[in-house]
Amino acid sequence: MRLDVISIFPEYLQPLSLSLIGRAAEEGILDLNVTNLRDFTEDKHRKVDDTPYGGGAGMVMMPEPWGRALDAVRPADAQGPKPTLIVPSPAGRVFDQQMAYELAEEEHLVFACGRYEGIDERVVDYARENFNVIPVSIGDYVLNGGEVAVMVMVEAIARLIPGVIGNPESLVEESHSDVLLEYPVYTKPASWRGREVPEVLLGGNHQRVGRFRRDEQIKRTAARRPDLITQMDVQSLNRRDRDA
Ligand code: 6GU
Repeated sequence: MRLDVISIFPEYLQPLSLSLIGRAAEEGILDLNVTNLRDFTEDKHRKVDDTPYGGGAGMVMMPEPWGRALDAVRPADAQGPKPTLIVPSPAGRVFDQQMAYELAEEEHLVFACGRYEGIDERVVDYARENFNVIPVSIGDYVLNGGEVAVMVMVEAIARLIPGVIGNPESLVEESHSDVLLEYPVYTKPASWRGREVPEVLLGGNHQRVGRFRRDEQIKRTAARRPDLITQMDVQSLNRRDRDA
């Protein structure tokens, strides 16, 4: 998968070259490119923002540098399928595991990090000619810019690509790959500071362990995320009961 990130703070994205994602990039599983938007300015001050038409607080990112940066990532005369352009914004569609699965199938993802009050809306409109544009939010709160949101999304997406994480089995049982939250986990010692590992886990009865974990998942989901229980389809619950 090719990943491009355009930002005025490329250093912010440095952590992407660490850990599993960084290793995947070194191994060529990911082709990760971070571009400085200011490289596409043409004035001495490398200016990327200006005051909003119609007045109001803050600054708006100018269209010209964005247009050139996007053209560099995907020339207007390029052949082949349109890359997906993700525009991080608190006004976007909320990112979730389902979206991560879908985006993990893409050949080329581009992230356009806005700062200030946002990017001139005509950039998004223009970009639709050469990209499949999706404005995406990572949750209902406001960040100063898209960079941190991009790190969240890239991590969630990249780990689903074959070869990025060592043990693909760990992808199967985790929270949100189905509807229930993960069960609690324990390791040695069996007794620690007066706290015991649940006894059922110490014996080797796989069926009892399976039922215990399923019950813990349901209790935890009901307590922390009752909204997920409401959304849950009865069929998948029954399937889970039968398999436990
Ligand atoms: Cl994707 N960007 C910004 N700037 N703020 C956010 C966000 C994204 N998601 C939630 N808040």
